[in-house]
Amino acid sequence: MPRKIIIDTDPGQDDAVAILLALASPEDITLLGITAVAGNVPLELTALNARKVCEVAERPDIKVFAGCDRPLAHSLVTAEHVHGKTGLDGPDLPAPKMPLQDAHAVDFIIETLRSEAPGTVTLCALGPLTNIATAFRKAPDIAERVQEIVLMGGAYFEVGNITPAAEFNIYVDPEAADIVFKSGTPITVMPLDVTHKALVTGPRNDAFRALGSHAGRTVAAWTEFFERFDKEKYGSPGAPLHDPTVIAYLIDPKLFQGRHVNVEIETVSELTRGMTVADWWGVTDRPANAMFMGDLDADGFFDLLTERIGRL
Ligand SMILES: [Ca+2]
Repeated sequence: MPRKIIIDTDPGQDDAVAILLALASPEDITLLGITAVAGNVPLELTALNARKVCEVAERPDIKVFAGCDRPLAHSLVTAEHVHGKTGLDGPDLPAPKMPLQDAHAVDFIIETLRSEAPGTVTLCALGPLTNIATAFRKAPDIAERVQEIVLMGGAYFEVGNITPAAEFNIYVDPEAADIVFKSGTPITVMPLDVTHKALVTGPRNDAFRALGSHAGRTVAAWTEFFERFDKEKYGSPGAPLHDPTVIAYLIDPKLFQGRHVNVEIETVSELTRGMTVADWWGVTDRPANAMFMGDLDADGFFDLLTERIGRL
């Protein structure tokens, strides 16, 4: 049985590849809808970009909802320095023809979790956790109906990418992350410790382009765009493809290894705001609340991704 999911996202080239991976995998995943959130770029652009991506996959039937346009407690921090002015710089894509749904993303999340059987809907969070936290605040009954939250965010050994201590998604809305990590819902985390091993090297980028399809060329152009930034910043051989790890985990969890540990979110300290304090070594008595991943089979991940994108 395919897993029913909602993708909550701020596209973002790596979000875009994650959406394509989900749409290319109907035997594993049923995509109930996409909820856009402000993050890499403002909401207006993430809601637009999500629809552009659906049209790359020739899936204008997918429902896309716009959600929260700012974090719960602070002003929005964006990442045009990584993703470009549109958030999806790289290939030239036409303006989407498919509509944005009228309902608010938060209401869609609430209504879907109430109408589907308990424990059958997974939330895949690829951006700041504002939409999901807002849904949990507005409708506390839904948290226990979620099968699992699989999210890209945080870091432990890799520490931070937007501040010395914090990863971007958690840093943008730590108050939202705090609500989610305290919700009691089963959580699986793909931190920088994992995603910094999912590097799009030259040969991996070539493999996307060699698919010869519109989707393959588009993925290659996206990853080529944002790898300039990472190569310069980290001196790494390619850009980390953060968000597709979330979808790959649903398809083949054996690609990942981690520990079930306690994770707390720093919301107060000016210096380390947005840090995911993961008790990796079990030095506290705080109860485990998340499966915190630490390693992935990078070749297996890219083999899966290339094979699936090749279907589109
Ligand atoms: Ca993202």
